[in-house]
Formats: sequence, C-alpha cells, structure tokens
Amino acid sequence: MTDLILALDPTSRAEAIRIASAAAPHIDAIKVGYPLILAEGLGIAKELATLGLPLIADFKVADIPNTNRLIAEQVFHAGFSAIICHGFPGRDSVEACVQVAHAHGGECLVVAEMSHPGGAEFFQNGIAEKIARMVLTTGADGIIAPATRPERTRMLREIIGSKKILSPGVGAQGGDPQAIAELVDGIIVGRAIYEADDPASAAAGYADIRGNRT
Ligand code: NUP
Repeated sequence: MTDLILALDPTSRAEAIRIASAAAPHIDAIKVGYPLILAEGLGIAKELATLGLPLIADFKVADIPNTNRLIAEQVFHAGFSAIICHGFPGRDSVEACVQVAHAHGGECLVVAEMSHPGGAEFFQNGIAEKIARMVLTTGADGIIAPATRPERTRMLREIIGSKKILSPGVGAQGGDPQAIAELVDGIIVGRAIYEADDPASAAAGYADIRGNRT
C-alpha cells in the first residue's frame, strides 16, 4: 500500500483549487512547490489545508543552516505538514530543517537522488548513498528517490530501512507506478493528474496502488 501524493504545480489559484478538490477523495497528500507558491503566494497553503490532507512543501531547501531554519519556520507557520530539503549542503543544513519540522509536529524529507535524466549526473557516483546514510543520523523522516530508476530506489531502500521514501517521476517522466509502488511509501504524481481532462478519475486510476482506500 503506497500513498498517492498529488504534485500540484498549476500556476493559477483557481486551477489548483479545482484540481485539488476534485482529486482529494483519491489522494493521500498534496505537494506544493515554487510554481504555485510564486504565482499565488504562500497563503494558498491555508486554503488547501481545508481539504484535510497533509501538505508537503517542495522547496528543496538548500542553504546555510540559519537560512534553512528561517525558510522552514515560514513553511510550517503557513500550514504545511512537511518540508523537502536538499542533502548536499550538509548535515547541519538538513538538521536545521529537521529541528523546525519536528518542533511543529511535522516531517522533513531529504532529496537523495532526482528523477530527471540529469539527476544521474551528480547524484550518482556515491552521492545519493551518502545522503541516504546521512538521513539515518540526522533524524530526518525520509528521502525523495526516483520512480524513473527503480533499481536506484531499491538500493536506497536498503540503506534507509524503514524511513519513508517518496518517489516522483511516475507518469509524465515515464516512471511505471507498478514498478515502484512496492518499494516506496508514496508516489508523487503531477502532470498525469493535473493535466488530465478529468483529474478525479486520473487520480482514481491509482486506486490499486493505494490498496483501494477510499
Ligand atoms: O527528483 C525529483 N523529481 C521531481 O519530479 C524531485 C521532485 N521534487 N520532483 C517533483 O515532483 C517535481 O518538481 C514535480 O513537482 C513533481 C513531479 O511532477 P510530474 O513530473 O509528475 O508532473
């Protein structure tokens, strides 16, 4: 059983609310990133929170610890329940996000390897493994690992054990949900749902992966 997380990347408030509301019965969380927040402002988080689903802030935070802390404070005050940060700035930067997340009863997830073709360029050669091992000792709640490369995600699962893996790349980026679902705690799906003529039925199409939860 794997969560279905909607990547809500439309850049208009009306579209985002329409799609999220339609898909809500068929998904387990909503992930919001720069496209929607830069277009419509952080305040949209409070509106989305009324749908009653966990809200993940995908800002891939990657700064010095103090700045990471300031960013994370804004994220959790806005109503998010989880934050995604990068691991490459180092342990102290990740720990700053983890501290703020946990102080608010939220979660921090760390990008171990990205899903696009260029994600193989820097995250491989041992970097993804190093980041995953760091997650084990920072208290972070899990990692982001690619649905486009299930063999890499399988290897990262061996490192991080029972911590969470959320996996983007299903659908528009070519990742096969069946190939990744058993390895991860959540699949992240954007365009395959929000660009569909009927986002509700597109989301409902993943029901088998969610274990037919209603
Ligand atoms: O490695 C990553 N790949 C990725 O696609 C890390 C991410 N956070 N994402 C995000 O997942 C990406 O920014 C987008 O919001 C979503 C995938 O969307 P789509 O390709 O399904 O439309």
